[in-house]
Amino acid sequence: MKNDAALLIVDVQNDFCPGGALAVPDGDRVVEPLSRAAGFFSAAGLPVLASRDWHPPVTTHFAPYGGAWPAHCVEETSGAAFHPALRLPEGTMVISKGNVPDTDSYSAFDGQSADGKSLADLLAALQVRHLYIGGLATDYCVRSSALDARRAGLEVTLLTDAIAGVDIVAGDSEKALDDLGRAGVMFGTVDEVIRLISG
Ligand code: VGL
Repeated sequence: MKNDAALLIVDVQNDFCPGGALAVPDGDRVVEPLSRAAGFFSAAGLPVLASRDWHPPVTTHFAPYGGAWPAHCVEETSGAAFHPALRLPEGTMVISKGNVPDTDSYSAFDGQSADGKSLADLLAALQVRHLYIGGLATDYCVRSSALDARRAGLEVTLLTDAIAGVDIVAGDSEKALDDLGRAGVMFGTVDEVIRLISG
């Protein structure tokens, strides 16, 4: 059993899923594999962390105020809630990001837990050396979080069947995966990872 691993679920929120304000095509396909992964990590005594975009109503991240995106994941709204079918185990650590009005904060490493700890500090305190990442969106917050995890010196595995991309420009997600591979990120499906960690 690998005991230095943790799972990071990135931004599996209503607004990034079909019907949401900034829906990722097929975004909800990540919900089942991530729920399964979270159940496994938790049962194995390994940390589960879930990041969420948590924006104020007025932020330069949103198009009306100079940003690139329609308003989405406004704090305390139903659009900012985790997808209702996402099963987050008891003890899941929630990391909120994007709550500073003049930042984009794509990366979960820009966020903080409810008690104000950075993700990097939390992972260090938990002695996590290997972060397994899935969620939304491949070409933005997943990419940015995985790159920051590498910069923080962590081993990183991307859960290939638990990600989905925006692809505003066709090919963005593929390019993101190339960037991540070059940064030393490894790739595996949820089932492969469960087998590997159990072994
Ligand atoms: C995201 C676009 C804008 C993401 C967040 O979670 O990947 N994408 N804000």
